[in-house]
Amino acid sequence: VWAAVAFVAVASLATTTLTAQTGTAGSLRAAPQVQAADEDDGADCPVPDPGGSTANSLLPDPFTRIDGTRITDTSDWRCRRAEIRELAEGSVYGQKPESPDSVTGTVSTTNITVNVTDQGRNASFSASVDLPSGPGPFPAVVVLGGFGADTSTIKASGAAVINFDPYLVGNEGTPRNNKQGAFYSIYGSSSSTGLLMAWSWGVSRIIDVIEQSDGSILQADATGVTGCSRFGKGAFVAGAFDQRIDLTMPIESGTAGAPIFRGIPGENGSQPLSSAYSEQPWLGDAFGSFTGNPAMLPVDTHEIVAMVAPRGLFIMENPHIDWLGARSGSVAALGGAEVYKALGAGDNITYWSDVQDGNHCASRNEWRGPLQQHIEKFLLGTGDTPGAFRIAAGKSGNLSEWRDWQTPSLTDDGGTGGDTGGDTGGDTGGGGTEN
Ligand code: MCU
Repeated sequence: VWAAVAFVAVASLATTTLTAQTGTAGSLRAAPQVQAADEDDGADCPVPDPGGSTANSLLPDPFTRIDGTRITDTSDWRCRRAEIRELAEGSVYGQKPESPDSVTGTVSTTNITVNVTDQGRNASFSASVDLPSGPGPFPAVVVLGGFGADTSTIKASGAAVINFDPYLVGNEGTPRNNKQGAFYSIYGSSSSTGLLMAWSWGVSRIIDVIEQSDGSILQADATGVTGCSRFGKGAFVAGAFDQRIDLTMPIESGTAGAPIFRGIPGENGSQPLSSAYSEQPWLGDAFGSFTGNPAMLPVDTHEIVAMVAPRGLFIMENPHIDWLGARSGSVAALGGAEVYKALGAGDNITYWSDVQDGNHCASRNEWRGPLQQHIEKFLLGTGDTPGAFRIAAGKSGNLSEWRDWQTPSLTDDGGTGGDTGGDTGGDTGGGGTEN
């Protein structure tokens, strides 16, 4: 009976139970604040053909469905999110394939190995593990690219660091029709999926292996992701496209990361869309037809922010380098925060660009405390610090100039799939910069 119950139970619940039983004394941890069980729990949602999109120089309304109706209940968000996901894959990032036929691998105190088989092909990669002191099992933060993330604070806060080299699954320096790395070994070197989504897929496959492990070293139900610059773009996409990730922390991600695409052409000195599209095949091939006209995009990045909701999101930006488009980044966060608020999770998003050090991917004092608080709140379950908006004075966008929609008061009928976590009616915290 127990085996059957465990089998039909949500996988992460079963894993949590196993972890609790096999963990060393004193290792029991409170559940993270917000938990979604599946990589993509809207996979069953019907998504209508969007048809041809029409130009919209303002941010698309995240609350209006493809069929033109607006969502009214928090439980509606799940399938609206699935629409945004498909639109974003189709126009911006390229497809993230469904769960592969098989993922196997190992978790040790120093290393994670990943073997993936799908569509009759296979590929392997690995990532290194850096454990904090003390008894495990530990939550983990996947660090993309190995720079810019404050790994000592992550470890001091009680989370393990998984060092993942994204180039193993999607290498840079290749033309779009000859992409290389584990993702492209399986899905083809001419796959139209861009590197950011390939990296996101790599993070998901690492989480698959942790989920299958005995849970004695790393907890499967408490994962974060971070990275700086191009790897901030990757961390942002990884968190948006895998709902098992409890905490997403992009740093200085710039164009093709958090900043709204529609804002880039008007933000002085920011990396142009065509530059980000051609510098590396980060974005999907489909984005090529939008670089000159982002108003035609059926989505924008405020909706990628919204895809993370109600899970933890801590966006860090550098206002001192114009190339990074921090003003457009603030608009993405403010716009996405409207979805967090509508879901009653306004306290789960933080945006922070009010920092002194202008060096790209510097280690910053201002972020140390908030980083620890986010790990405690979303990975350890030991804290409840509210989110905040700390926008640098010179790089503060005005959301009201970017939208013609208002945020609905959603009912909460407690239907399935409407787990919005957290508290109700929260705002986005202390900055007072919302519009
Ligand atoms: C902000 O990320 C990128 C940026 O998009 C590029 O134009 C520049 O070459 O590199 C940045 C980066 O990844 O720096 C490490």
